Amino acid sequence: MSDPRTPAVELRTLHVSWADAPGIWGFLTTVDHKRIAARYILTVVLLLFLAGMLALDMRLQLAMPDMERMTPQLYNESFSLHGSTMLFLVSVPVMEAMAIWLVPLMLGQRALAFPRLAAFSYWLYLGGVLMLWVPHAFGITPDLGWFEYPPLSGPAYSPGHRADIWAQMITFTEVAALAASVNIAATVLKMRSPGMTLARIPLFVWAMFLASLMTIFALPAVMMVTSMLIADRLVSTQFFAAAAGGDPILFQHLFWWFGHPEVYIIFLPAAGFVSVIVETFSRRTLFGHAAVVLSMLAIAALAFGLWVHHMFAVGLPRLGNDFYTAASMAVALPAGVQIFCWIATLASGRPRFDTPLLWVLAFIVTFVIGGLSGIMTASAPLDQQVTDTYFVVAHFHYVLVGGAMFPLFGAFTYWYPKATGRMMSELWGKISFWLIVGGFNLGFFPMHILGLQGMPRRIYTYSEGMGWGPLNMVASIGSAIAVAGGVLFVANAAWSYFRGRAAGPNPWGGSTLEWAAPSPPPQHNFDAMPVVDSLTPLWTQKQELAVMTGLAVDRREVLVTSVVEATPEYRQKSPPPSIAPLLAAIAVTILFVGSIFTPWALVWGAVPVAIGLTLWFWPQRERSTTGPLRARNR
Ligand SMILES: [Cu+2]
Repeated sequence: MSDPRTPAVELRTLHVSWADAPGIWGFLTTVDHKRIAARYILTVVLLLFLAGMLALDMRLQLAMPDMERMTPQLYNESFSLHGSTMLFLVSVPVMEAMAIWLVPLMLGQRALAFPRLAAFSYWLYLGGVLMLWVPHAFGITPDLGWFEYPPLSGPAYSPGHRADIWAQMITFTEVAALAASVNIAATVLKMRSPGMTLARIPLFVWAMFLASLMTIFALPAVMMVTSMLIADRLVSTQFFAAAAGGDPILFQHLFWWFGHPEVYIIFLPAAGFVSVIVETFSRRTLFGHAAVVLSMLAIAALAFGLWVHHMFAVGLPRLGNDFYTAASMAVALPAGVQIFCWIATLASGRPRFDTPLLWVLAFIVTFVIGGLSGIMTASAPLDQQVTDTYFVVAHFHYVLVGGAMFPLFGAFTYWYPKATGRMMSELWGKISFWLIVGGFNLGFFPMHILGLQGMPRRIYTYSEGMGWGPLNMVASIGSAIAVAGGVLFVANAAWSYFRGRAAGPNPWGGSTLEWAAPSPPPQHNFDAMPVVDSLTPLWTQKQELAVMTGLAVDRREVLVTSVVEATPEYRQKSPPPSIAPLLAAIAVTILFVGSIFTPWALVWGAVPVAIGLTLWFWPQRERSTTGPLRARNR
């Protein structure tokens, strides 16, 4: 058979092979990484709004002394829901969502390594969101903080299902996070475009790769701890019951073995955003690229050595506390190296101060403040004084909001034109920037002082005589301004989606491969697979990017490359859309929800899960629309 295919016909065939089914069926079955990521991000935005409203509600209650608009119980529920949502359902998922969207594009690929697994991750994550928020609508809200320490969360002190909902929600949303991390790590290792050696991997991809490895090491600890808690509560094991030989401190060790690294699982991707944005807007390659990669590696390793600083007040052996003090302070060094490299890049480049770069500058300032208060709390003697006060609340909001949310706002603005084909409004972007950054600092800086004055965390009110009233009022006004800025940011994104200026493929002059795809990218991302020979291909490869031909167009095919040199190894079929990930996720959700009511749910719940998985992996017949496949040379 001769080959009648012209380039135009080939392109059309390519579009058809990667297209989703139309309508609702396509919506439910899609495995397109960009559609899945967009869903993740929309869900996160909704949750940010809900958690922000909870925060505002709490700040209203604390604005003046002796307020009585909230009961202590409602206050407990509010901060528990706020914390659990932000740490488990927003921070890590949003970074994974950005990676699911960006990594294949930055690698010059057409899909993730496991497209169906990405769909499964999202549906399972959505199950977790519903599991926490639907009972909330009926007043069954976890009320023991985002960490739920036993014995308070044990069967004796927490009857009912509040703690169960929390524990099972954590266990299985972390399955979703693990699945996403495995997917991202495999994609980075084996699916880079030809020529993208380890030294040419973009910094955000490095950051996500390391964060994924950290996730794979850290999350099983928290899944184990919540499973043990559930077992204590439902089938009377005694893991955390001191009277029966169990140990509640074990809970804290396992929880923080995950909980501290989680800070860096959030911070590393944020640092990746910052590196990319600094590079683009300084219009030079990042100063100390290798040093930044190495310091990210150092952070990833050190992060596992300092969980005990969350337990300084527990009464552990002196030597242990000294060791963890040293480790906690040591982690500031690689963080400092990165900050130095960013500032050096900005100082030696010709920076252009568009909104994404403003976010980065706000990040650097805020993160340094958060780092300094971190050094203070990292010291065991000082921590004895400030632990469980507002000082700690101020510290971790500076680190998490300043260190992760600000870069995220910058990244959102930076990649928005790529995702939608339109620019966000600069004017409204700048107004919302100043409202959020100003309101945030007004809201959280006074909490350092309140903490030093001894105001404890998690109190629903305080008496006039303590003298905490004025600063609390300032904090509440600041938070309200920040929330208003957040609403404006989302309104700007929505308005720009319809009315924004058309962007073109590379509006910021970025250097990495995603800017070589059209905006928004088609389902198959790249018409031809790019080949790179530098770290900043769009800057150094002045003429058109070299491309690799020979991948099939009449079926979903991707190229698998070697781990170190990214030389092409083989072509592989990428799984087509399927309803199975959704069915499997529903089955898993039902299994976990059911397990709250009866341990037998683990037995009968396994049947629908098995059916879902069988459907997922059922071998499919190869179908070819244009005859047998042939290897074609470039
Ligand atoms: Cu920590």
